[in-house]
Amino acid sequence: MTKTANIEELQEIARQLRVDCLKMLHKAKSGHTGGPLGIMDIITVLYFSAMNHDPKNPRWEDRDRFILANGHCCPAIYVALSKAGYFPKEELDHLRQIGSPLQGHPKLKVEWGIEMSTGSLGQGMSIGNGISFAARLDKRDFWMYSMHSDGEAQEGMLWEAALTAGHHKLEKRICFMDFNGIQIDGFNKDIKDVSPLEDKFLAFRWAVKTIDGHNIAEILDSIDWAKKTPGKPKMIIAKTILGKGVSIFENLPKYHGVAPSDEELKIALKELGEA
Ligand SMILES: Cc1ncc(C[n+]2csc(CCOP(=O)(O)OP(=O)(O)O)c2C)c(N)n1
Repeated sequence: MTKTANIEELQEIARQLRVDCLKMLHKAKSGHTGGPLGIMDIITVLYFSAMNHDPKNPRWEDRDRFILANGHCCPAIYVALSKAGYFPKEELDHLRQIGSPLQGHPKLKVEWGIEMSTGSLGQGMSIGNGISFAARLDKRDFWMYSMHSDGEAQEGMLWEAALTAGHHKLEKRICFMDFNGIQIDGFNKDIKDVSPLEDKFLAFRWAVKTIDGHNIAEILDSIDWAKKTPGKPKMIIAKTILGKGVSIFENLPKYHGVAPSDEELKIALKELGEA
């Protein structure tokens, strides 16, 4: 697997991953479309630039870890892990089938780069904290990344974990917040507004930065910033667009959990430069 800090190369990887993701979901005829497209630029930067990991040695003890707390967005990591070389691309054809490791929510399988079972919202931050505590005790120096979501931020458990990370100064924690303003069946602002997230995490003693979650340069810079900011856990609030990259999906809550139809896939592939 080659890693790069070149913005055009990363943009091209993200485009390819969006294509793979939509083809996979279309074939499965079920799964989440909007969230995975929305986090794809961040996932691309993590796996193909920022993270220290080795698909040939998935249990390497000093690898950086990533936990997808908003587990329903797993199509994004499945296509990224496959492209990185953790498992053959053909496995994507078995998404959500009985017996496949690629279920509708992530199931722990370190050999395939899936660091934790997730999907029950709110748990991922605690698990990441636990891994960071273990690293501290073992005197290991890896970065513990996780992805969270604004819908997930309505879960009390996330805030308990945020308090823990701030109090214990878990400085090797770098979290992203997929802040697309949408949850399972509507807009956060109409259901239960979680804003202002910046102030909340600052009050919980985190370092906080807000970025455009589709701007590769800003994503790279934010990780640089996080690594250079000592003594606190880091929350990178990424403003994203649900369904990013395909106009017929963008910012529509309906596409939280619906796979593309034949017609929608055709339009999407054309917009992504594949048809
Ligand atoms: C503890 C828990 N409660 C409820 C759910 C059901 N659920 C699945 S996704 C979701 C909405 C999450 O919001 P968000 O991640 O912001 O949605 P997206 O931006 O991906 O559309 C909910 C409530 C769950 N997975 N876990």
